[in-house]
Amino acid sequence: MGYKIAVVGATGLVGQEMLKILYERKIPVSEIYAFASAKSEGTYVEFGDEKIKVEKATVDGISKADFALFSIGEEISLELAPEIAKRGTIIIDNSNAFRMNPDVPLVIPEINPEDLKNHKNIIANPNCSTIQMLVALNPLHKKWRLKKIFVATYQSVSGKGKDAIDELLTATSSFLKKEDYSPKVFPYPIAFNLIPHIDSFEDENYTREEMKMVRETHKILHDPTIKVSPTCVRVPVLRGHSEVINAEFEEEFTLKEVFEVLSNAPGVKVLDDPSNRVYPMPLFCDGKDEVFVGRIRKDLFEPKALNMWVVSDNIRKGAALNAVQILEYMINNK
Ligand code: 2RA
Repeated sequence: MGYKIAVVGATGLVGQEMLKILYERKIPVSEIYAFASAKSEGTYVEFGDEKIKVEKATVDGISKADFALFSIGEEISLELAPEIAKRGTIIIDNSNAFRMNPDVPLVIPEINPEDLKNHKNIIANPNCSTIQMLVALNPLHKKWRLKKIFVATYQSVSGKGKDAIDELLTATSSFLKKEDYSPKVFPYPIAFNLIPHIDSFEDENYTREEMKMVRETHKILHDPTIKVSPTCVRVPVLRGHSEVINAEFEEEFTLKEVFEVLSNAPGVKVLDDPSNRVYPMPLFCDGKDEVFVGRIRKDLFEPKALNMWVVSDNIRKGAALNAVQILEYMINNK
């Protein structure tokens, strides 16, 4: 038994990773379709050894599939997904379009797969920064209940797509050659710089990216009382987002217990041996599935709080892998 699966946005970084992961994880596929915007129509993408011709994303085309994994941007998701869902295709959407819609489950399979029971053919994949933060925090939350999260992100340029990767490379080389370079993707030069601004500014001077971390945490953990205090920063790293997290819990715990819980947590790998300089870094998480956690310490002043450093491949667990895991869960629990 196989499923007809469409990847919508197949030529993008996340779309190509989705195809790779569908193949790697041996998802039972009877037909695979690749869709993208009109400018990529007729090009080819790879699925294992096969070359798949890219079709223009349309309602009629995508509705041929049993499942459609979308990573084509909010605007096209909003335009196409509702009608495709109405025709019976189950959509797993990686954009921000439906995440806060009460009819749409927002799912991290390691945390809230039971939310998949109630869907109306659209399921949302959370934002990359939320996914890695909650995969690391949820096992601790289940034991000691989260009260407050302070998080600062160090987000790689790949979160903004292929053009952003090119911009970092070109900007770096221009900087070294002392040539002029005007940024096109980012509001300021990204080479040798940090930009504390991801997505647009919202109320109270928080960015939309920061508010995603607040709202998505509440929805996924089903607890709007958890205080989330985020600052999101773009850094000149190609791939892999990193986060400094200070988390405060309702109950006290020992560091030994924290290591035990995290070492047995699904999707988490602890890399923490300071005397041997072992800690997670984005350069070494590229292409890996896990959320890496290190620099785990008790807060110096608050006995119920801890600090940690969390790194993950934003294109894999932060986007494509999480979407494929949702699909896998749905197939296995039909
Ligand atoms: C970023 N969070 O890194 C976005 C991608 N979803 O820009």
